[in-house]
Amino acid sequence: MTTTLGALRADITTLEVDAIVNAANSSLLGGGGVDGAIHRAAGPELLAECRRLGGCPTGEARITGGYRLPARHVIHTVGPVWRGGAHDEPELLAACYRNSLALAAHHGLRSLAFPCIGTGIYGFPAEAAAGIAVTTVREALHGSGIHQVLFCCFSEADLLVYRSLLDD
Ligand code: AR6
Repeated sequence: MTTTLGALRADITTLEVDAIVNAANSSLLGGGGVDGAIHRAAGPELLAECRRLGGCPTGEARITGGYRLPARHVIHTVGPVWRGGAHDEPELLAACYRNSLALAAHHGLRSLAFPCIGTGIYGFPAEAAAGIAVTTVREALHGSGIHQVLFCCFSEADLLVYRSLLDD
């Protein structure tokens, strides 16, 4: 089976995939950035379901419904707060991608879209984060049953970085 890995520039809340990934915080109770956009677009039912999850540690992932989103599910993962790079930030970011994919595979999902986890409010350097994202997803896809992974960039600069990594 071939898996398509792609990058696009879009608002992730518009994507019709089995799941979009949310760059959440450990409370899972919403916030700014992509998290705020996803909660606004999904509606209050998403927050109600998130409340029942009781939070999520950094690097782990949890799944909910997508409610008013075109995506059927949301996978919430918590990136590391960047503190200079020597506090396991790269490993924790890789774990976000790995655990999100594993959860999607466990639920039989076929298509998935990731935002640039950790690179906004949490401050992870964007190019390094993209390298970790692409490498980790490539490694973790084998045998997962997932057909399509999209890297959903919000800026043109991020899109160019992902395009060059995916062309390699
Ligand atoms: N669609 C796709 N990407 C987006 C969108 C969107 N609608 N909006 C923003 N981005 P961030 P983090 C991009 O800050 O760094 C929240 O308050 C954005 O340009 O959303 O993991 C949470 O509750 C950037 O490239 O997430 C946490 O407290 C990427 O999404 C904290 O922020 C991630 O930026 C998490 O910070």
